[in-house]
Amino acid sequence: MSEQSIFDTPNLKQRDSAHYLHPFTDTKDLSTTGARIITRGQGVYIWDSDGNKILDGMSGLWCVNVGYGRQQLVDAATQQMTELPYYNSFFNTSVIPAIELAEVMTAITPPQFNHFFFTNSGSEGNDTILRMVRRYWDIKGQHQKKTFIARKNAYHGSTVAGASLSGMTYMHEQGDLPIPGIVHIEQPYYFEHSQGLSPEAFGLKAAGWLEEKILELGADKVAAFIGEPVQGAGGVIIPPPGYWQEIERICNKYDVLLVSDEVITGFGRLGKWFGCEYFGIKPDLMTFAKGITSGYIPLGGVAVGDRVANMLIESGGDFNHGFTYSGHPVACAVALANIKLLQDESIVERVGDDTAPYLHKSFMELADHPLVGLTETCGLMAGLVLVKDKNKHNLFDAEHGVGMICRSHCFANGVIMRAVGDRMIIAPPLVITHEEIDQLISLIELSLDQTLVDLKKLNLI
Ligand code: PXG
Repeated sequence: MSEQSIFDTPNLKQRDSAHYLHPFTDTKDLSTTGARIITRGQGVYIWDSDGNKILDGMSGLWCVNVGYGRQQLVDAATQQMTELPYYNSFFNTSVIPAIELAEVMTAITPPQFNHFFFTNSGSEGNDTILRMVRRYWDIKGQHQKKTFIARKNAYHGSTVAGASLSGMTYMHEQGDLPIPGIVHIEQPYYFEHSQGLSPEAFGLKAAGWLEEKILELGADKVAAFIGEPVQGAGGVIIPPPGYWQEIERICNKYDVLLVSDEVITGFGRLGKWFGCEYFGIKPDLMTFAKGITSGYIPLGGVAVGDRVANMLIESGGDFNHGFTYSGHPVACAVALANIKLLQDESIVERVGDDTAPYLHKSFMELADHPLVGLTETCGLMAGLVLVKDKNKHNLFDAEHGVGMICRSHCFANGVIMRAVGDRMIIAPPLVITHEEIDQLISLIELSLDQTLVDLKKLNLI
């Protein structure tokens, strides 16, 4: 699998830990092991500085939807950089790629979305939503209606608002978060919280936690509910049937805006352009990022539904919010080329009709493995839970880091699979073929076998 390497890996590792602070990383720990340095990508594969070819089961970080090495995206960036590398959209100016992208987004998003605000990232998208929604209710004269309800184990970004909306306690512990006006309800995780209920009954129960929270706070205080259609960073938590419909019903009943954070599920991940279409709900706002450029260049933003957009526009007055790079012409040009690729190659339709059902069939076969207690997929997102006792679904103690053992084997075997606790997850590029899915599954199977051997040696099983 290894190709001749032209890189001096020890030197790169040493320089990496000398000056580069990595996100979400124990720097001290990393400096002892050294980072794995990725140098190139093509299709669904990446290569490290030692020349190892690795199947990227995570699309980078849930973003390289059209795969690596797409010349059309490179050409779009080059052409736009040559023509006009930068101009802003402040002070009544605009740039053509941003105009065109807002138009294209109007065409590909659900009909209620006719206005778009651009940012550099998903986190900034959610910061924008927090401010925009609070302004919306202010304009309507409902100055008390400011609280956001989000979910535990959700991920909505790492800025102050993004991390506050996120339901990760280990993020809240640093920096005195969440900020006031953000509360969390339990996530709809069937495996952990269902207590013998059917999936449908659990879906209603989990959505009911939103109603309970609204009643506790008072509907006149609750501005919006935000959720990822399928929780990504939390471990591919797929909501039970009926959950999202019930959430929508409750939001409508109490006049609470519904925000769908589509940073991962947008641009085809579930076999529809957006996750809200997959679940059949009509959000008021959507956050997007990642897949809009397939990660080739940073771009995020907010799809603003007519209800909010019309109020902001008709009321007049500035919305005092924006970034130097809002509507960056190069990022927008790359997004346009990326969306064109998704359309020209019918990639989203192929995921829905072909690749996702194929992944489902193959991934579910892993359920027979002695270490696997649960397998589930939704579009091209999939998760399995490592368990001690298959029949009783007994989990390992967190301190044993069983997921990390499995992840290390995956790495060594040339496949990227993430561990969220003992939940192992994948989200491969949308262009993955059947043959590549077969390879992905057999590499995962091999890694599970090796993990089992390790756990037996450690007397953990
Ligand atoms: N919302 C969702 C649903 C996300 O997944 C963001 C917002 C923030 O986007 P930016 O572009 O600001 O990173 C994300 C990002 C992980 C992981 O561990 C996931 C993300 C980011 C970093 C790590 O799976 N998702």
